[in-house]
Amino acid sequence: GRYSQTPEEMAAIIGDFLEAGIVNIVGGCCGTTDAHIAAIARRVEEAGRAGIPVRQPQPLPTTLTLAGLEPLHIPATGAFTPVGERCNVAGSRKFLRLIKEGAYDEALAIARKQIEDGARVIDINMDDGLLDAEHEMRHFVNLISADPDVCRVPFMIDSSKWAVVRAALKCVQGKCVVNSISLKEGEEAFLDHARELRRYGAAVVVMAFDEEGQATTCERRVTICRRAYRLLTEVAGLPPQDIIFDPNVLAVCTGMAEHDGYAADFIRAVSILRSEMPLAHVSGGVSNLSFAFRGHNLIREAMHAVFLHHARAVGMDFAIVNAATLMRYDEVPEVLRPAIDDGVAA
Ligand code: THG
Repeated sequence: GRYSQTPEEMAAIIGDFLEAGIVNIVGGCCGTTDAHIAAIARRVEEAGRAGIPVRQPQPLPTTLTLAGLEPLHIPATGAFTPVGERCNVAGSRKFLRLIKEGAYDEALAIARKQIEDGARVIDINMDDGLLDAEHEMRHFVNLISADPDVCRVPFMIDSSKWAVVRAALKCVQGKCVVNSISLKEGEEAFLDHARELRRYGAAVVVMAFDEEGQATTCERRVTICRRAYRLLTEVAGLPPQDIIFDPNVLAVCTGMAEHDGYAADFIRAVSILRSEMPLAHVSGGVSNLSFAFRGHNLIREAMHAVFLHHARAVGMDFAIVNAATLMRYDEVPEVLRPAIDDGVAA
C-alpha cells in the first residue's frame, strides 16, 4: 500500500487517545516504520511524565448474556428465566408427530406459541430412535431462525448425542445454551465438549451425572457439580456465569420410598450450589417431577408451582417448563396444598 501518514502525525493522533485514557497497549501495523514507533514511544513517555494514566481495565461482567436476534441479560441473582419445553420430540407426542409428518409450519407455531406464553428461551430436542436427529435439528434450527418472532429469543440445544449438538452449533445464530454435557463418560469427553462449545461461544447446562451414574442425593449432586465447575473454569476456561447446573429433577410420589426425598434433596443442593458458586446458574426440567401424575394436569401443575416456589427461593433461576400451564404459587388449590407440600418439599 501507499502510506502517507508521517511519524509525527501518527504520534499526535495517538496522543489524543492517550489523553482520553483509552490506551493500554499501542503499536503499529502496515506502513508503520521504526521512525513511527520511535515517535509513538516518545509521545507515550511524554504522556507518562505528564501523569496521564493508562486505561483502567473494566471489571469482567458477571451477567450471563444469551442472544437470539435480541440479547437476553441474566444477572447473577434476581432473575427467573422460563425455558419452553414443548419443541421436544421426547416430551410431546404432538411435536413428535408433526416432525415425523414433516408438518414444519405447525411445529414452528409451537415455538412461537411458547414465546407468547412467556418462554424466554426455547428448548429444542429431536432425540427419537426413528428420526435422523442431526438432520431434524439442523432443519428446525434453520427454519425457526428465519422467523423473527421466534429467533429473537435464544435457543437451548437439547440432545444426548454430541453430533446433534454440533450440528446445531454450526447453524445457530446468537448465543445459545448447549443442553447438556456431563461427566458420564469421564473428564476427557467432558472437556472436549466444553472446549468445543466454548469455541462457538455457547453457554452450557451441566447435568449432575458422573462415571458412577446420575446423582440422586444432595451430596452427590453437589460433589459432581463442584467437580464440573472446577474443570470448566480452571481447565476449559469457561466464564462461571456461562455455566448452568442441572442437579436432576426426578419424579416424586411414585410409590417408591427411595424417591421421597428427591425434590427436597434437589432444593437443598440448589441452595449449596448457589452459595458456593454464586455466578453459576441453576436449572431443571420441572415436568419430570410429576411423571407419576400423567393425565392429572391440575395436580401436575400444582406440584410444579410448589416446587418452583421453594427452589426459586434458594436460587434456581432457570426452569424448563410448559409456559402455557405455569401456575402461580398462590393459585395452588388449598385442598391440594398439604399433600403437595408433603410430596414436594418433604
Ligand atoms: N434437564 C435438562 N433437559 C431436559 C430435562 C431435564 N430436557 C428434557 C426434559 N428434561 C424436560 N422437558 C420435558 C418436556 C415434556 C415433559 C417433561 C419434560 C412432559 N411431557 C408430558 C408427558 O410426558 O406427560 C406431555 C405429553 C404430551 O404432550 O405428549 O411431561 O430434566 N437439562
